[in-house]
Amino acid sequence: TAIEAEQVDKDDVQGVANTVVRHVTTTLARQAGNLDELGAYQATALSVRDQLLKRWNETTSYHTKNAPKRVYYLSIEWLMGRTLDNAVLNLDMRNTYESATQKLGFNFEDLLNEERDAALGNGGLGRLAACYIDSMATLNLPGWGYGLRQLISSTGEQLEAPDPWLDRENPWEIPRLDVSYPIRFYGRVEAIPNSSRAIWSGGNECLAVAYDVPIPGFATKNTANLRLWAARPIQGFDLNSFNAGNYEASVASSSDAENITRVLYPNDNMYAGKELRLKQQYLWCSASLQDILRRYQKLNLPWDQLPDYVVIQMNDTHPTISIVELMRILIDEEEVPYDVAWGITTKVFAYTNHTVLPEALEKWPLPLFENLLPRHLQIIYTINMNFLNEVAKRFPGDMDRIRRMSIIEEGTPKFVRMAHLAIVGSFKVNGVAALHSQLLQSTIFRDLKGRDGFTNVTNGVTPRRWLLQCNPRLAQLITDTLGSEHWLVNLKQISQLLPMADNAEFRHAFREIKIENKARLADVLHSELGLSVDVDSIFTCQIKRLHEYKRQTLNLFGIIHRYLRIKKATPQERKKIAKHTAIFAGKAAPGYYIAKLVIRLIVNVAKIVNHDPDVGDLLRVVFIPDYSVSVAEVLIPAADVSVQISTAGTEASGTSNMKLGLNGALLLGTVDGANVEIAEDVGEDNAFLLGHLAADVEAVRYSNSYNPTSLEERSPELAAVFKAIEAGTFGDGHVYEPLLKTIYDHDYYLVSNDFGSYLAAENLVDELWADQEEWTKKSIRTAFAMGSFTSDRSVQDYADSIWSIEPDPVPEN
Ligand code: 26Q
Repeated sequence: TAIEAEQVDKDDVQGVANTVVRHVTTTLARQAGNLDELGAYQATALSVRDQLLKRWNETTSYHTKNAPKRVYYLSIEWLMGRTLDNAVLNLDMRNTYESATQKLGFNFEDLLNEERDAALGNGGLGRLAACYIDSMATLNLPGWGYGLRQLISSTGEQLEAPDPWLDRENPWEIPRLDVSYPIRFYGRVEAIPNSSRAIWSGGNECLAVAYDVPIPGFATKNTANLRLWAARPIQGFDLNSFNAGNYEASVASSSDAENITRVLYPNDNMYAGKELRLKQQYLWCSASLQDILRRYQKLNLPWDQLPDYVVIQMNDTHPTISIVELMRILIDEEEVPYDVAWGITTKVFAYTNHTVLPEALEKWPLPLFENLLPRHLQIIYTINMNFLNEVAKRFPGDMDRIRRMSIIEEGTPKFVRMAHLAIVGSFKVNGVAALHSQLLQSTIFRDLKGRDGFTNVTNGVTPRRWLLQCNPRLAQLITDTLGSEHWLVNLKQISQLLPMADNAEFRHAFREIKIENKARLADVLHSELGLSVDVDSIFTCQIKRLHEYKRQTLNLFGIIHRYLRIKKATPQERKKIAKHTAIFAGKAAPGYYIAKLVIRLIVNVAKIVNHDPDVGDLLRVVFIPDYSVSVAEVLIPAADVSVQISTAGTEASGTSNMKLGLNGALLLGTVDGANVEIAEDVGEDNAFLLGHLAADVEAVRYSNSYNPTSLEERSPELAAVFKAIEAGTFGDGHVYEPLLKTIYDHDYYLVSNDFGSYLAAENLVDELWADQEEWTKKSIRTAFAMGSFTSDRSVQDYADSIWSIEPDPVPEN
């Protein structure tokens, strides 16, 4: 037909500038001649959005016509960061937009900095979802993401500023007020005699309304969709109360409903059993399923073909209730017999586990669950009964095993174990790194699934954001040396550059880029924190959520040890000490007392060390507050050392290890999570490994508790560090007592047991730094050995071994 959207050529600078001006005047209702940077950013974003929506529409209608099998990625967290730079890079229009905004009198970089991060997540799990949807779009896989449109990060009881990322108009989301579904909570259940059906009624109802975020693939027309749900009242307000003169009551139900999706729970690797959280999970899952099923129903096919068109990947257990919701819809609403419904459901769902830490496993108090979702609990009972019958058949009389495997945990109260439900209801369960997937099968889920149900998909990160966007000069060097940009969609190709480690000219170019990135970070630290750091020092980076198992303490106590060494050193000895800049960034959950103490100690050590004239330029300690995706994009290209020192067996994968490695930081790490595979690929000569192995942790931990030795015996160096802290060297010694006590006593995470090994590894780092040519060789070998750790490889693994879906590229014209 002749109906065509407005066209702009991707190299047409004037045409693009015109679209920006049009948005200034007609969308923002402002004058083009009198515009600040925020306005210019908004108009530019709206112009880019037009491009994305055109592609989004084409992708949607193409896939509607083709009806391929689709994957739906359910994640309660989406840590997207900023969109503008990523979007213009993926559209191959960065230069055009840079020139167009220049024409209008603006510096493009400044406009990029006007954008707020979309921070709908806490850490690794949320950012992984963001990398995966980028790869799904880039690989032309038909898939959507589903999430929750949280407005602010919850702050617990503390006086912390929530992050009001939506207090400005957000140009990247499209409200779809016409796409909404009713969601029920509480209420009662009536059985229908002689059937497995029931009627769930009463309680409260609200609506889930869709907001769509277009996700452009790199160098393809395909544009995926991230659909976020917001809770709304069923009617705008209660007209009866209004007419009766009760104006407050007339709007109360409205704000009640909206509160459901208001907050992002700030926990990371720590389960919180709050009713509001379960409400969020159910609203998100029920709305997503209703949406998925409505799309399927347009195909007019019988229910038993659903698994040929739909696969749902669950990002951790948070969406597990969707298994039960699909059962409920099929049985109660579609009148599908129970066994048929179960056969369908268990071909649709797959579950990714992200942790073996017991305190992170989701389990809901049964009374709370039953009150909020009474019909779902009934269905869970049936699922569990059938499951345990099978177990009993396989292991007659093994009551202990049945108790261990049950979806319901016995006790007062009882609990619903979401991981067990997720495993029973899924056709595949995967861990996120080789070691982690092995531990799942040999420890926490030992009993739960046959071998063929478990698999591994090692995590990956998108090289578009984590190299092209954050480190444009290194990306350019790679493109120039390889003679093509193809490595950006086939990261394996960078391994062709490994021999360049032996090329002195290349090393020089590579090192210059690192120094420039360090200088850029140094500028930011100076302007934002008033801190001067030496670009010639070793930048060590530990950037991740604060958690005891991640052991920021090991790093921090190492710094104190170094400080004490500097204080004692003779002028002769000082000359041999390598200069360090230790950079920490990350948030602690508001209620996590020990993690907050660690931050406090880092900040106070920084205050003393950074101002001690005896230290000079030998040591700087930096804690960066408000860590975010955008901050990471500045830190990662500037890092010399990637600090990944979790207790072996605790970090499921890690992903900052991949981002830092890709940008040339040498791995200083334990044999844990994806460090294992990274070290294997870069070669152990090019990494600094330390600490006890996962296989030995249990025995050491046992001995720490039951054959306790003094700290002095376990680590005299650490005992000296503790003495300095207790003496008040870094402010009130007694404040840190509860933190130090965890290590004096049981030292569950083996800080004292690994401290000596950590110091030894640091010595090797310092020794290598003295030989800059050798260092750069290893840095090059690290970066170019990271070809496997792209999210393109991970997502392709999922597509091949779990989803069974094919690319469906939108034709170019
Ligand atoms: C659960 C229930 C109630 C409230 C909060 C939560 C909750 C929220 C977030 C539980 C866990 C998380 C986040 C976990 C997480 O980020 N795990 C990390 O996932 C990464 C991606 O796979 C891995 O690389 C990390 O090793 C893992 O720690």
